[in-house]
Amino acid sequence: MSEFIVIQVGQCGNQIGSCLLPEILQEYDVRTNNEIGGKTKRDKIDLQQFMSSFFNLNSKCSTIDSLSDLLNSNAKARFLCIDMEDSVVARVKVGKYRDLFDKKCLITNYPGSGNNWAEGYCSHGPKYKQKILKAIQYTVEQCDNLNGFLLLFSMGGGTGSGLGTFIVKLLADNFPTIERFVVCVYPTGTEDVITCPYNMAFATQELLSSATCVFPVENRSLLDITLKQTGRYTNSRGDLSPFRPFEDMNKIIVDMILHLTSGSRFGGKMNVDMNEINTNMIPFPQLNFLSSGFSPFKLKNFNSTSSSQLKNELFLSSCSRYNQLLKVDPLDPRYMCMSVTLLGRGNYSINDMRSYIDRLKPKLHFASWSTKAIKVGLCNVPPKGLDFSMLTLCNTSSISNLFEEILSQFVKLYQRKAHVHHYTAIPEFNFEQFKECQNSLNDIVLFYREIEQLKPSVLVQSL
Ligand SMILES: Nc1nc2c(ncn2[C@@H]2O[C@H](COP(=O)(O)OP(=O)(O)OP(=O)(O)O)[C@@H](O)[C@H]2O)c(=O)[nH]1
Ligand SMILES: [Mg+2]
Repeated sequence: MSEFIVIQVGQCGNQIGSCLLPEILQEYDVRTNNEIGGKTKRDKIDLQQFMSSFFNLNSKCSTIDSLSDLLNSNAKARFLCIDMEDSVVARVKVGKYRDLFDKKCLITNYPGSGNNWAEGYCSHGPKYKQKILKAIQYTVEQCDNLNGFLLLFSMGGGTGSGLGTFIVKLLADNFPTIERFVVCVYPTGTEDVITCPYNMAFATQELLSSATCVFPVENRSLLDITLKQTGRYTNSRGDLSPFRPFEDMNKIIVDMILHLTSGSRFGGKMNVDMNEINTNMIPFPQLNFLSSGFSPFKLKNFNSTSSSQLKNELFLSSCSRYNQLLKVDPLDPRYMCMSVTLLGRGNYSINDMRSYIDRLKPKLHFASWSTKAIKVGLCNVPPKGLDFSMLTLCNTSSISNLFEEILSQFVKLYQRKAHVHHYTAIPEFNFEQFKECQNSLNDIVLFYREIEQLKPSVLVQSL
């Protein structure tokens, strides 16, 4: 089985990671509460043979029914928790799963990176480089089939955006052959950080060059989905409550991650490994941001009369703009689609997938050099509590709208040189980096526009 190392950075990254770990245990039918009695297995497959994807297991332990079995066998989760303040990781240290973490892999400081990308990247990065590298090296040495690093962080604060992207670069330099998958949160719609436009811009620039595949999510999309699914978080006038339902929002991200990695974690005739996603979905290294549409969301019960109707509904909604984890519409005719992957979990047949491809093809506007660029994957183990789910990944030029928006927010602050002094106060930060960042975001937007317009032969020459 393919193995992953999860690296969670900053408050948001650690909060998502804290939601991910119990959900992973549920996927493997490991009881995490004190209920007595046998576990209810989803089917006859022994799911625990696949646990090594996220855990270093003790080979002497034969059955793992519960969290206590796991702890008694001295198993460790392959998770690194890194934050430059200690409140979130402190909760991990005293929480129910504390003994699943290797103490070497919990790295904290005080008091944080002050919402400043430069502090995270230029100051904490070099200072903690050796310690972080040692923890990663130690974790890598205990893997047999390492497939990739999975990084989780927010792009809005200082630690996740700064130290998080520093670590992505560190991995690219030290483990160039291992994939670097990044699930990053753009805090659009929940911005509470004034310097967020700078942090998002610097961090985006880094990910465009150092990550293998980026799965961006936007808080405003997660909020919309959460509201629609639960109907909670509004007051009687329908206004959005000031309380941000991060728990539910993070759950959506976690379900997407579990689905995304399912093909690497479980067997299956047509399962897609994460490294195949990279090969099939990224036509040029700098076009490495993918949109993800997912269905169903587990926030509310999903009922349908027959399973073929249900499967059909899941397929349609995973392509719709309302189910994307960021504000893109993969079917919008103004944009160019470079590649698509449809990943089904549950009892899908190859014929089901063929019919989806036939229906999707006329709706998508493919680049002329890749008219057949639809990859399919099937994982026959459904998510816990469901019969089916569908994830649609798309490399679409409409993602350039995200870069344009970041750029415009960046320029608004930068043309007044507002807050610039916080960044230039970091000795290792160079003032020129502002201009470079602006230029490289401009370049990537132009590159997408070029792709929308150029004929393939001209495009090849321009690269
Ligand atoms: N979806 C989601 N967004 C979050 C969560 N926590 C924080 N955010 C958003 O992420 C942005 C800030 O990121 P943080 O992760 O708090 O910052 P940090 O990486 O710890 O960096 P510093 O605190 O500046 O050192 C905020 O604008 C929040 O809206 C979370 O658990 N889930
Ligand atoms: Mg923080």
